[in-house]
Amino acid sequence: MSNKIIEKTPAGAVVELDVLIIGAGVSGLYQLHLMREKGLTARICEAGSGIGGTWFWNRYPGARLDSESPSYQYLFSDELYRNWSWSERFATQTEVEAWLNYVADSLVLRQDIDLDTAVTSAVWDESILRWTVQTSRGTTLRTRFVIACCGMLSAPLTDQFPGQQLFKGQIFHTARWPATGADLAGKRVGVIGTGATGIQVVQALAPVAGELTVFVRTPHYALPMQNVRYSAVDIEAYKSNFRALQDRLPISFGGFDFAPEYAWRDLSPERRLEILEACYADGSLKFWLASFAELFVDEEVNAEISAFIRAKMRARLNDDRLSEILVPADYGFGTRRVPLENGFLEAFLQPNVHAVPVKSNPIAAVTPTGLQLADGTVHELDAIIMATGFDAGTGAFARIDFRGRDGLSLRDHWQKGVSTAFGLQMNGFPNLFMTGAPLAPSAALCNMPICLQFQNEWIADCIEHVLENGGHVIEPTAQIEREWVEHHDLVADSVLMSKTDSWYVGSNVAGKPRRLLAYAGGAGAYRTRCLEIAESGYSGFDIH
Ligand code: NA7
Repeated sequence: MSNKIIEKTPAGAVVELDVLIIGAGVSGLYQLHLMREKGLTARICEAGSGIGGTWFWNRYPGARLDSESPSYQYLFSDELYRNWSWSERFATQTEVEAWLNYVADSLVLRQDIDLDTAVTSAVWDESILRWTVQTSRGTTLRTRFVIACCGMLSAPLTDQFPGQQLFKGQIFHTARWPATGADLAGKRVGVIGTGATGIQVVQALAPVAGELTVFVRTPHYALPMQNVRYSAVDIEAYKSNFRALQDRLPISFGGFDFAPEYAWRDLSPERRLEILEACYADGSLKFWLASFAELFVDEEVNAEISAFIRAKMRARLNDDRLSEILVPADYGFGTRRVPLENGFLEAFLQPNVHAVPVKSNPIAAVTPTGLQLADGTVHELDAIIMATGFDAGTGAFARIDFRGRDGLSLRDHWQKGVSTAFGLQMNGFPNLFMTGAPLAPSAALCNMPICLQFQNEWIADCIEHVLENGGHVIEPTAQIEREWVEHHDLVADSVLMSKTDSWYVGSNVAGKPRRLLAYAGGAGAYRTRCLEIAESGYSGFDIH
């Protein structure tokens, strides 16, 4: 991976720009490329000391894709696609981070990226029709447009327990893993959380830690990943599929190269089972996203598919006590993010791995030497790993002090109720665009590069339209934003995931107003609607 030193914007400098992009992850990198292609002056501010966004920060042991590498891709350039070869069906964090560095080098992006530069505030100045942006390095940027590509899972929930600062051992949040790594060999390690992250950490550390104690509040349904290392023949085969991916992925439901082919109600119980078994054996997210679409909306179908997975999990554990702790019982399959795993359940059959249920006996505090539960039990630990998740969707945006027209605070605005127009803009915040923001598929329910690419292309075309038509400012009307929120809620009400507690609805953060974060109508349908708006000359958006 190339890590050339590029001179940063000097502290104290005031930089004039057409476009400021926040974040050098999958989204921001592409946006910088697009802005340059449109002939605009653009720069990225990135809080991290390297590029990659999620793939820079989440370097915890075991981190890897749950999307298949060949479809976790940019689709705009045949050359970019072909000149990179994935080594595995589900790539590791290291490989994805290397790929994003390859993208930055191939598109010659680095000289317009300020690393170690967090945006702290952005204030709209109506008198000059510009945003004034302050950064953690003391730079000021004056820009016509801000495109916030700060990620839907990039505000980690770090300070969660009283006493954390007093812990004498090592304490980590998975999304702030040290670049130098952590030596956990032979140590007493505690893991809090069993979401997609906790699962990957546990299966990676079970062979390494001396004792691994996993604190389980809500177990997740787990699907076994069938990973393979690619041979030269495999690589050629997946690359030859690129044109088909370009055609299919953008119009698909979730940006993946599979779709449900059958309706549950049309089939005999035997045929249903055959299809479930075949999707399960595929070892990918296909079981969740492309076995039967009814599992998202029909409680009876969901109950049967949930029972199928529970039986698989119980059979693997073959242990009543562990099944009680690790097999979900009180919510339906697929109504929370379904992680893929690779030996997660079997890890608990090792003598050094322990499952501690903490739903009815919650973690009360971190003590100087371990974790204390509500009943007073203390677990002595050398290291604590917090796989406790994120303030998803809204968190990364709200941590920046955005002030729109008349000083309107984004943070306060969303505290009353999370609202956007198509997850792209908000009334009251002229010339502010977002990707991965609430109420678009890219807030959660998508193979991220596919949905983010579309949003970035829409934004780039929109800015070009405004400027070519002599405009200075674009902002959605309050009415179109309201209409989108109403439509979003209508779709959300029809899916079971809006009824289950998880980060998908914001219930993992105390006080966060509940609303399904991602648009559940599908990436293809969302794309069609956004393109209609563009073709109509951005009706519902005020341009002046
Ligand atoms: P998640 O999916 O939000 O998981 C966080 C886990 O941490 C989950 O099991 C939580 O239990 C647990 N948690 C959080 N706070 C506590 C406390 N106080 N006590 C015990 N357990 C706690 O985050 P991930 O990082 O795993 O995944 C986020 C997304 O990143 C993932 O879906 C992928 O798309 C990538 P809970 O379920 O709230 O009971």
